[in-house]
This record gives sequence, structure tokens and C-alpha cells, in this order.
Amino acid sequence: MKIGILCYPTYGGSGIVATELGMSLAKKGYEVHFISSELPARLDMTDPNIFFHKVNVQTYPLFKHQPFDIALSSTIYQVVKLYKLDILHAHYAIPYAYAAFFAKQMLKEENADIPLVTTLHGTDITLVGQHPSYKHAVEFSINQSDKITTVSESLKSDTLKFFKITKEIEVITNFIDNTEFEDLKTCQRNHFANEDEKILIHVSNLRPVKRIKDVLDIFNKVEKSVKSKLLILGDGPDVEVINEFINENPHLINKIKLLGKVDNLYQILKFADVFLLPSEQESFGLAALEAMAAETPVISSNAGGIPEVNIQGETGFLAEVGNVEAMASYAIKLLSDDKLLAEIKTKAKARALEFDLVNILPIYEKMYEETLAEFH
Ligand code: GMT
Repeated sequence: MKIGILCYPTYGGSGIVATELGMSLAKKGYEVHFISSELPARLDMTDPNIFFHKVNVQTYPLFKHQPFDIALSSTIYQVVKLYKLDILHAHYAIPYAYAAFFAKQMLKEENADIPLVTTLHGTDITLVGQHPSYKHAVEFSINQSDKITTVSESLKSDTLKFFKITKEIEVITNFIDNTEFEDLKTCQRNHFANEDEKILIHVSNLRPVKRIKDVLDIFNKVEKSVKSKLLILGDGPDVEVINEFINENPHLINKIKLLGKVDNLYQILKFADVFLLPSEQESFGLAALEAMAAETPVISSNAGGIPEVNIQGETGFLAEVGNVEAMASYAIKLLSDDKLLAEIKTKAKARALEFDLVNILPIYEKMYEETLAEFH
């Protein structure tokens, strides 16, 4: 089967899921064609079954805004025809499902139409997709897809709540390749904290939806009871919030470290003691699953699909969005009790194994087969 994957190339969760899925399919012998504005961050181009097609946006003095969606649909159309793709898989409704619809219309003219699967990832439904500038186009493109999937039950119900959806939605959760956490080079924990200090960690694209201020407030409370350090990984607009917080709390300057977008995320997750995810919205929480695969318990909000991943008292702890007090108390409880911490670490890993790639990949393969069969 020849599969076309349309995704964001950046470090966002949808791009990571699309890339990891495509690479795993390629390893199984599928021919996988990525169509994106840049080479996706984690894509291994040494695999002979992987192809990359860059969307080339032409500038022209008349354009105030370059028409990316037109260039995208033209690229999809060309790649489908040239490489004789069997199926398209759009990750994130806008602009991918939207542009794929127009590519399909062009292909239809030549009796060369192929099925389109759209996977909704979260903010395309709960945040940006709600905006009046996009809402109707999002609803239209979802309904025009031949198959719709969401990454959690929660996102499925949000999709049905916010949009008039005329088709069945299948839930196929995010996944993790647990083998990537084996044989990781020994971590340099002592580069970040002394032996008597615990490490709290947060990883995100530092957008308002991640509630970075809550991460900092939780740490501020924890640090008063438990000797600890806070590591923040990732980059985004709310990096300013961190700088402002440190400015107002100068005594924490040597306790909070920003690492930016690192390449060895899994190694660093392995020596963290607690992962903080107090998000306002989170359709699934891939970052939490990555932490759990590294045996790091998660203290999170109970937003969206997080409770489908992080189990209260088992793999970590959850509280209402914004309840910094409760999240800090849970962290103090966990970090002050080595026996409890060890137990929760083990259970977090066991939970991550339930979402292993070997369990989820066959669900995607079956979905492709069924979609193709229904289409033809
Ligand atoms: O929230 C992000 O950091 C990025 C965003 C994306 O679409 O790239 O992530 C969403 O998709 C991930 C993969 O399916 C989910 O695990 C995240 O929970 C989801 N983020 C939100 O819903 C806020």
C-alpha cells in the first residue's frame, strides 16, 4: 500500500504522531510519502520506503498572504498521480483535510480519486477550529473525509459536541515505541541536580493552553518542602512567562532551567522524578505518555483525554484545571515518599506498555484496509 501523510513538520504532537506512524509503516514495507512545508523533525530519510515532498509556496508581489493551502492541494494532487498513492492520511483538520478535499476534487476529474483519512488531534477541534474564521471549513473538511479518527474518546465527544458530524468517528489513541526507552545512554542526572534534589519536568510548545504559569506556581510550592529543580523543555510564546516569573522570584534562578528543543528528550525524561502537565485542554497528552514510558509519574490536570492516559493514584495524580494547590500537594506527597514514588514509576511504565506501538499500529493498518475496501 502507498500512503500519503500530510502533517505539520514541527515538534507539535500531531506532527510527531504522523512521523512516528509513517516511519513504523515504512519499516513494515509500506511506501510512505510525507507532504509538508518542511522535513518533519524526527523523519528518518535513510529508510528506502520513505519519501518527502516539500510544499513549495510561490511568492508573488500581488499576494499579501501566500496561499499555502493552494500549493498544498496542488502538491497532494501531483504526488498522488506521480507515485500512484492508494490512500491519503491528513493529520490535523486545517489545512490538511481541507487541502486534501480540493486535491481529491482535481483527481476526481481524472477518475483518479483516492480515499482520505483525517485524524483529529485536539486543538483543531477544541481551540483553533472553533474560531469563526475556520469553523465551517473545519466541519466541511471533516465531513468530506472518507474516514475520521480521533486520538481519544474525549476528543471524539468534543468533535461531536462542537460540530455537526455526519460520519462515524473511530478512536485510535496516540502510541509510544517503548523500545526507544531501552538501552538509552546513561543519563547525566548530576548535570541538572544534586543527589539530594528531586527533578520536576515540563515539556511542551509553551503555548497558553499548557498553563506554564501553573507549572511555575506548582514548583514554587513544592520547592519550599522538597529540595528540587525544575527543567522546562520546548519552546514557544510563553517563554516570556517564565522569564517574568524568574524576574519576580529571583531566588529560583538557579532552580529553574530552560533547555529548549532538545534532541535527547527521552534520556532526560528518564531521570526526572515527576512530569507536570497542568494543561487547560489536552486531547490525549502524548507528552505524558512519553514521560510514563520513561517511568516518570505524571501530575496533571484532568482536562480532555488526560484521564484516559494518566490514572489517579496509579500512574500519577490529577486535579481540576488551575488547582495548583492540589497538584503541588500531590507532588510533595509523591516526592517525599520514595516507596510510593517507586510504585507509581512502575505502574506508569506498565500503563505506557498498554499504548505500545505494537498494539496500536495494527489498528491503523486495519483502518486503512477497511477504508480502501469501502471506497472501491
Ligand atoms: O498540544 C500540542 O502540544 C500540539 C498538538 C498538535 O496537534 O500538534 O497536540 C495535540 O495532539 C497530540 C497528538 O495527538 C495530543 O497528544 C495532544 O494532547 C494535543 N494537544 C492538545 O489537545 C492541546
